[in-house]
Amino acid sequence: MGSAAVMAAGTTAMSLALVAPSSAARVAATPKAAKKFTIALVPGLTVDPFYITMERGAAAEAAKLGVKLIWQGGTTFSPTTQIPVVESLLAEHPSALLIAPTDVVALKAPIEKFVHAGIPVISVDTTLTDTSILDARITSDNFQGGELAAETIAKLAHYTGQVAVDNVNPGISTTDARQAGFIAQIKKYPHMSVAAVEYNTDSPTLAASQTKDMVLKFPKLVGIFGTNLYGAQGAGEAIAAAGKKGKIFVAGYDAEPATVKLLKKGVINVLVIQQPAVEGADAVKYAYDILTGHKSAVPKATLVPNIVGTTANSSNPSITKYYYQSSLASLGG
Ligand code: T6T
Repeated sequence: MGSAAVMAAGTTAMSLALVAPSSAARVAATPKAAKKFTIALVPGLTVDPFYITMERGAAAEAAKLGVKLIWQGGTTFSPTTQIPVVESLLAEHPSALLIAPTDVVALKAPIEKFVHAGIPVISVDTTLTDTSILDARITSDNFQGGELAAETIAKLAHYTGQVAVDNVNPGISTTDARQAGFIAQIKKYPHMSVAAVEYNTDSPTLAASQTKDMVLKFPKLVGIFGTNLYGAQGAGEAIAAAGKKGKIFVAGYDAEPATVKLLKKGVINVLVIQQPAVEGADAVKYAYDILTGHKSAVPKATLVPNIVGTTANSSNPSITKYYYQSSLASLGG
């Protein structure tokens, strides 16, 4: 697992190297012109360490390029809280919009208003079903993360038994892809099946009670997949509370203190760790390239590799360096 993670990190370096020519162009173009650019970053929600870490990467890149970064979003992962933020940002007419849409369809119309106003839009982390209106999109390899979660549980459970998924909400591109990858992989094992899929609306408390219920309802349950940090936390805590550690295996996503603690204890057996700072930095870089006339250098779709955290490697600096941050760069954290 450790070497898989190192390979994944190496792949990142390779994908960054591929965009090196545009970096060179950027250095030449940086001076005064850059000062006038204001790039808005709208996360899925503002209090999630995944997006906070993304802001830190974006802020570092913005400082390097001499552009202003605005960070605005809702405090819950929902179109109801995100759409008003997006609409009020339009009135500020930023030079570019970087956004993690909270729904693959509901955010299309609000984003289209930016497109019609001539503002480039890049999706970062989540995206839309209709990607044609976007200048670029950046995300992790979510389907592969789901496959990896399934593979890990299957191996630990000797390829026999039932598994379940604790997901956020349907209609989120990232977590939908993780679930699809997980289910596709489980289908490859003739003695395994998916007993249930639950939706926790980003509440670890709800994920925990759903997990508790599933443990009681499905006696053949050998594994559970929490598709993001809230689902992973809730599922892991419920498995520990039910005394099922080592009997029901847990695969989760995202490395923040609660999930890392469960990983270290061996309750969570594998954590798929993303690179949100890389995603944020790439998004700012690509927006800058578009704004400075280097659009042809910007890839339409960027897939950032996953890092694999296990109980065995959870204290290794080659892995801990990917753990998420909990304070924003814009707050001086
Ligand atoms: O897993 C991340 C992100 O990739 C996903 O789109 C939503 O949930 C997180 O922010 C973690 O809470």
